[in-house]
Amino acid sequence: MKLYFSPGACSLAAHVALHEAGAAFDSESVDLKAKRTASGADFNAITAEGYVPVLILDNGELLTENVAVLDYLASQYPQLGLEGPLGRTRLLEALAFISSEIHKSFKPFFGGGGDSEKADAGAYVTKRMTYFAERVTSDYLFGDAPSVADFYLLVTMLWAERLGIVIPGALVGVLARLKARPAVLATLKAEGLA
Ligand SMILES: N[C@@H](CCC(=O)N[C@@H](CS)C(=O)NCC(=O)O)C(=O)O
Repeated sequence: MKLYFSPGACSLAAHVALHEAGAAFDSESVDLKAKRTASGADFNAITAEGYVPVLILDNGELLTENVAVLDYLASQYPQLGLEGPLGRTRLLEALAFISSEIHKSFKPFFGGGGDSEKADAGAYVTKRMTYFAERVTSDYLFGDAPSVADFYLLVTMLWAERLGIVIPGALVGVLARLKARPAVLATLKAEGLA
């Protein structure tokens, strides 16, 4: 497998998942502005969307979209998913919520929004994160071990922390626990962020 990532971008979730799983994988960073990979390849020729994450499977197939990439990794490494008859459905429910309600709400911060647009977006992110904060009863979103949903939420909490957006209630502890995990520290180091 090979992961194309950009330091600190949403691809960090899949990068953490690969480290957590102890998977054998290659990775290459991408300059998202120039659309060039670290080895000089045209990123737009690798993926028409021109965004990360991109996961190249061992058979050469290419996966995009955080929800699909993270669902795939949880299917390959069940310790990163949720157990039970509704486990996969609950995981997809959380991933879709993080993608569409939280991740996308950061757009004004990354897309040149004005101050009031950013203030509204920050409040919205906090409100949507509160959905999880009110339901967490263990160390992580769904129990004593983190799932790929925790890693995706981690990325958005790191962004929130950097941008001064309030991280609600119980998620502060989840963030601290995630940041202390060896796989998270190793991933941040691999992305040049630690
Ligand atoms: N719909 C995609 C969006 C991924 C995305 O927003 N990637 C950002 C980094 S967090 C990116 O590569 N942006 C560069 C660009 O769109 O040009 C997904 O959910 O995976």
